[in-house]
Amino acid sequence: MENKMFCFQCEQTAGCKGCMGAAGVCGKKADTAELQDCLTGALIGLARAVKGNEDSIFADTDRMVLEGLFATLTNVNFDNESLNSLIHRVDAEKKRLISLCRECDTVRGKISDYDMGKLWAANEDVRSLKALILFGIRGMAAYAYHAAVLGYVDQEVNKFFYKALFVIGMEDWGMEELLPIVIEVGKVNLTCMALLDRANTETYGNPVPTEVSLAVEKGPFIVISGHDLYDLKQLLEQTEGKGINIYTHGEMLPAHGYPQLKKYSHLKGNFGTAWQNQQKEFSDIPAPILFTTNCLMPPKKSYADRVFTTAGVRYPELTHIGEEKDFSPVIEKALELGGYQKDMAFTGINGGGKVMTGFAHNTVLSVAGQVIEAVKTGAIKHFFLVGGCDGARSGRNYYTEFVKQTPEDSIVLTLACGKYRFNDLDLGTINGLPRIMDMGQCNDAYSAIKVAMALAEAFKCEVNALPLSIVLSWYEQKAVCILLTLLYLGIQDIRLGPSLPAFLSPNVLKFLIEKYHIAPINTPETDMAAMLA
Ligand code: SF4
Ligand code: SF3
Repeated sequence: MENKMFCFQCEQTAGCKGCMGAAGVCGKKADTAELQDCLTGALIGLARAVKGNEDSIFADTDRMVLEGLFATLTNVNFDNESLNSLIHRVDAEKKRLISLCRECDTVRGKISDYDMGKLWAANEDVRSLKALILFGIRGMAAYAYHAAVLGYVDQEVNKFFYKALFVIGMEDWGMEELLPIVIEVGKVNLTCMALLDRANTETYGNPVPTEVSLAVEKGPFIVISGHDLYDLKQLLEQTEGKGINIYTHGEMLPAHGYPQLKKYSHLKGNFGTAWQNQQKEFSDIPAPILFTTNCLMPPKKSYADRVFTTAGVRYPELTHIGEEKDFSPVIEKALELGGYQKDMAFTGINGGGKVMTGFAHNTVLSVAGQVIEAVKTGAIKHFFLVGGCDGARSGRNYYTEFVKQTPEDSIVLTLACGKYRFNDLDLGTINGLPRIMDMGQCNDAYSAIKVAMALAEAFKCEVNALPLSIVLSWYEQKAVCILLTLLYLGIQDIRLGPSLPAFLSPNVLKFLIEKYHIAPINTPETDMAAMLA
């Protein structure tokens, strides 16, 4: 394989243009990137074989598409062997579908896999729109996967993956045809986030406000990272009564708010901050770490023997826990390492020793009357939604500074791992309501949307007319599908940072600015003044 790659799907892409050398900034090697392209091309081939053949799809076919897309998300799968095996599975399924399709005889030659090189070399506007579709469905696939694990599927969502993949392979489509599909990704992702919300809340209960300690008690413990609540539940069950404590990390923090998870007394707290700090935070940790989804960074030698993966996450030579979810190797490692000898006090990046979570739609809407009253009396003058991914770029302290500068009569709603920039700040309360409310993981953008819509209804106005400002931080493809959902809903004036996606061509960006008034973040002071004006 050539020692060259092309990937520009995440915010840390080299030179804000694209990773094109022997490895990406994330550590993904060129051969792995090529396999991910082959996998995507094979999925497009599968979508071509599905067209006109929809009745022959099995639930397994849908699941394979989710797994295939999820494997190409940033910081999920670095393992060539498992990517090759996914490609073979997709190929076999494509052959099965073609063999069942009578009309396929005439088009058999046309049902080939797609060469992703054509996409990367396409006209920049076509490439930009197809990238928005592809990266959007990659993020959405992760959400659909988590819902499916809990037994929740939606045919509208499943069918759309084939449609979107098919469209990416269309050679002669231009902006006019592609733009509506870009927005449709946002529409279907809203359904998908609602599905995952239902899966999580019907399985584990509606999150309730919960204080989470950042300290770690002495004795054996396990750190669990990622978004998959099912994996956490299995781990909690398997460690119960074994003298091992469980600490969440990164996007797993909101799990503390779910009644069916928080009932376990050995779910103690949260370790560390957001994903980009893991190589530092895990360097001397006397405990194993289990990754259930993104964001896994290439583990350093100092702690690689303690990192375990499960679900779609893979890294060569790390122990992978399979579908049977037998976490014994992780448990044995925790007992072997023994944890800290004494209680350890850790803090967030601003020095706070605890954080709050659990302010999903059910909780916030249960105090809607109080919130509306506070707006009417002027106690609350503005809402900010400051959410999205964290990342390594230094400009990301914008989000800390921005939240620090929010006026005392404003509420900050937040979600996803970007909140670690400010969730340990004590901003006080307004009429008993905390000024920072963590609504959950990135997919809980669904909660923010529900709350914004309820407020708009209460004040008999459109969401865009609410005293609400949205400041997003993006890093990977889940942020892309969420942004597309906000655009589908017609939300305007979103501030996006820390930098604009490399895959937005000047024309596509111009369209987004003209139609939705999207703007890159400026300085906290300038943006705050503009938002409050
Ligand atoms: Fe580069 Fe991001 Fe792609 Fe990794 S995922 S290769 S950092 S653009
Ligand atoms: Fe974070 Fe990777 Fe995106 Fe779910 S864990 S938000 S970056």
